[in-house]
Amino acid sequence: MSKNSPFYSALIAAATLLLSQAAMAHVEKSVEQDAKQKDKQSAEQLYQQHCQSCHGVDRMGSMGPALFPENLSRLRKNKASGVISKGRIATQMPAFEKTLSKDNIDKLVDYIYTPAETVPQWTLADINATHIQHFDQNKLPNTPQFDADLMNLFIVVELADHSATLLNGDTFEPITRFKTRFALHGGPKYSPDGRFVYFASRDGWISKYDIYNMKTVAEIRAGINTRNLAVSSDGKYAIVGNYLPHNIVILETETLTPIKVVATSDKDGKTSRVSAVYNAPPRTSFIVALKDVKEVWEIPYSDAGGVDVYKGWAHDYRKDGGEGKLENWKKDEQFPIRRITTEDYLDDFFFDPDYINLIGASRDSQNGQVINLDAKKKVATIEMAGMPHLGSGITWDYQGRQVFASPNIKDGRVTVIDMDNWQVIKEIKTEGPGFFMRSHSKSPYAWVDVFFGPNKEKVHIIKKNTLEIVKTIAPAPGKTAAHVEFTKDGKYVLLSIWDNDGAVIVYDANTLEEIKRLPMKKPSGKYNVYNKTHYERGTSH
Ligand code: DHE
Repeated sequence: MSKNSPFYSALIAAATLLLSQAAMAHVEKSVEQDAKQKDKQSAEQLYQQHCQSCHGVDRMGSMGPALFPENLSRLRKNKASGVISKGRIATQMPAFEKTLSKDNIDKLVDYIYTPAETVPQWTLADINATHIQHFDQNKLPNTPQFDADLMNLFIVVELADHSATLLNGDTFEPITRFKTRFALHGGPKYSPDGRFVYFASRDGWISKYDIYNMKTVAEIRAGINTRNLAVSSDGKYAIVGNYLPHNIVILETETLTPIKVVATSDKDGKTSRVSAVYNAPPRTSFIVALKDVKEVWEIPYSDAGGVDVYKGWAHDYRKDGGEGKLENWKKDEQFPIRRITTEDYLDDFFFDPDYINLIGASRDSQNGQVINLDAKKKVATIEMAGMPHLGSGITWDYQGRQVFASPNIKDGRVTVIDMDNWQVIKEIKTEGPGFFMRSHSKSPYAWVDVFFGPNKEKVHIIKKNTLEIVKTIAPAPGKTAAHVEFTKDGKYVLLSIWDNDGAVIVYDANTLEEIKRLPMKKPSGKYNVYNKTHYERGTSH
């Protein structure tokens, strides 16, 4: 073909057009990629600047939860943007609407819903690699190195400088103060004899402290982002529930060596964060509440591997079919899982004193569900307005029946429920939403804080036999007053002034007069050895 032919010119023109279109497309694509990359970078920068200090490096969780799509499955994107703008009730999550533009909030939402490039792993080998055995407990004296009533000791967790105080519950004098891991959360758990106490930090560290010898004896990082831990009644096992990875880890308590790691997924394989784990003493089992699937698990630990414990379950296994078939039931399996299907998610829950019924509620529901753990089914619905904080609920006897009372983290009320018929018998109006509630079987009073809002400095004292508030105190004006714990005999009450420059205030539990003020650094929970190891009705378990 001649270069001068009109066909040749047309061909060149067409080729040039095609090439320039391709070049344009390429340029457009790379501009788009650049923009995406830039957006990603700026979202990452935004994350590092505003979120990382609480939600951890690489979104792995720290004070706040891990932020990956897998951990946000119950939160729609528009709701997530609302949480960033307005903050989240009952958590430390602040509102960012005055700090961040709508555009930046959208970028952050996209960022946290972007899957991680490499899925964060925390395998058994990773866990084992963190194990630290500071001391062999068998080479330390099995007698206390101080003089005190060992059942009337308190551990006070001080959040401001990540420490804890061991307090004498008779003299109210500190015995020692020691460093803890960063950001402990939830109640520490005691061994049945009270010699050891186990702590869980939000970033997964489990520490074992020898109270008699005042030493941390062992530590292990059981998860990346942990909820809480529970210790079996025989003291042999601890269970840890995690948000990240989605699993539970069972440890033997002498050295904190892991025995079993179980991925928390439902029958269809959908994985879930763990809401919380509990010990159920009369059942000699652990209870595991799952957050993203509608299941609760029961895991027996007594004589783990033995047949007796599981005898009563044969019926369940037969009835369940599938993986629950009796022939699939390995009698020698250690820590088998008994699944209980629920009608709703469980974010917060409470057990009756016999551990037959679990009272659970999802954060979005107006109702609580009562689930009979033996029958494996819901037996009642409780109408509960606002957002009851069931985990802080307590029980007592009122006019010949057993009642359950729960503070409410959204409304100023305490809901009192008759545990025979699960009817609400009274809503006690308070001066704002509360977080923690406590009493003692020997005390006529129940104490509830007003944790949120302008009245956070106040604490109400409710007479248990009239269900009336008889006194409201504000012991440190302007500072949050929250979380009480009683002494072993119920004669004194310890209340936290939840501030960096805070205190634990001791009250006479009958006259309600202040006895003593001990300076402490943001004391959060305090835990009496007797009340905790005896599952005293007025305290959380
Ligand atoms: Fe807690 C216990 C869940 C926020 C202080 N908290 C618990 C328990 C659960 C729980 C499941 C019972 C575990 C146990 O004791 O073994 N807490 C949650 C949440 O889901 C929530 C609302 C959001 C979150 O951030 O995880 C939440 N909790 C907080 C706080 O912001 C508090 C006030 C400060 C902090 O430490 O982070 C807080 N939670 C506590 C305390 C206990 C607790 C002091 C132990 C109470 C007790 O007396 O036993």
